[in-house]
Amino acid sequence: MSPHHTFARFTRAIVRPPAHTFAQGLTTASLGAPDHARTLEQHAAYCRALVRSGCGVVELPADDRYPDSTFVEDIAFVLPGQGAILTRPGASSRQGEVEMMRDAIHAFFPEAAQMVAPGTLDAGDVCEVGTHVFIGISQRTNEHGAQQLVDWLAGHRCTASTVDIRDTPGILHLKSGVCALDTRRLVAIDALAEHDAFLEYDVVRVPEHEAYAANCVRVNDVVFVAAGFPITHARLRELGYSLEVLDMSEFERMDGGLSCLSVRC
Ligand code: CIR
Repeated sequence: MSPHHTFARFTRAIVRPPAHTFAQGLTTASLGAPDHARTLEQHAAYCRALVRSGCGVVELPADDRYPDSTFVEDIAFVLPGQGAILTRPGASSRQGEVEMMRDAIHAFFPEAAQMVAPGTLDAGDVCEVGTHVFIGISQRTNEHGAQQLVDWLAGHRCTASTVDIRDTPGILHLKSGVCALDTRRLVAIDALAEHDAFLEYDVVRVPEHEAYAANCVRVNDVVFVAAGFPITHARLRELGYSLEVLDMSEFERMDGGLSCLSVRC
């Protein structure tokens, strides 16, 4: 059987092009400021890859009031064909992004839920693996937010568990360090590869100097992976995956990865 069966399939992806203010967003990286023209090109290439992989792209307008608003993934968690929940992002500068996403989510999921205070959660901390969902407790996602998601998932016949990443260096969100390739296979950074939470999974470990490549994203029959990480690319190809290799240099400067640029529905 191909490694691509039995995983969520997506027909749409919601995106928002980078704002002119993108360089003023939150970041812990010391990689220099992003170049705006290059950022737009990389985003456009990402959207073309979504279309090639079978997703209709729903493009929201760029919003200069919210420098991080291109990272739409953090604002909503979707179970394709089942439902959606709007989050309450952990960074106060991002909380206004939720209102800007509400109509787009309600267009597809009229019954979408909404997280409430004191819960906070960035959906970059949510790693769905079949019917089980891992939720990172991070600088952005707290226990209240995680519990609200656990309760919502229980109503959608999904189980969930938390993974505390507050002491895991170098990652902002859970999915900066671990992503699902299949219902049984993950890709992970060294620091998470042997975590108890993932013992039952086949884990593709990325070498330390390729850590950024762990934030890949499975979109139907392909895996989107950042350019510049040949060991990880070779390992994934050996396992039978088709890759979309995408230049992410400008998003990396702002702590963003491949998964954060879309809400797959
Ligand atoms: C932030 O700090 O919120 C943004 N600069 C990056 C968000 C990346 N999102 C993600 O990994 N899901």
